[in-house]
Amino acid sequence: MVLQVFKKTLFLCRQIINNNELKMKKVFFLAVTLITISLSSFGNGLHQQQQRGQTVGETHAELTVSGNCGMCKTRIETAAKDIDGVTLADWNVETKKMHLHFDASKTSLDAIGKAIAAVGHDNNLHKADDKVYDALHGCCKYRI
Ligand SMILES: [Cu+2]
Repeated sequence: MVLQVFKKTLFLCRQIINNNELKMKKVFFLAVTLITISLSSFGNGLHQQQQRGQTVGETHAELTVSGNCGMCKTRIETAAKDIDGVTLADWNVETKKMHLHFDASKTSLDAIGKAIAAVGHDNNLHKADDKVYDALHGCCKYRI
């Protein structure tokens, strides 16, 4: 009698354990499915971006632009971003390097260099007119 109760309890315990294992398997399966879905959509996103980049024909380029401060940074980047086709313009005050993304069917690196020189900043493609340079704010005078 005692043994039978013991056996029955053991049986019930096993069932509960089995049931839990089943639940764990379901949770695990769900987690794997979710991870797979999110990974594949992430991959798709990257792929779509690459395709978009190819169809638009976005060009990445660099210019070296003279300047001193945050005011210069705003002036230089605004001059570039105002050009139709420029999607990214980031000038580094320390390295004087400007990273550019643009649509080569709408503009060119030369045109961007010209526009930056037109607001007073010498670069490796174009030099600013003395008149424009002289009108720059005192802290922006980089020709010393
Ligand atoms: Cu400045």
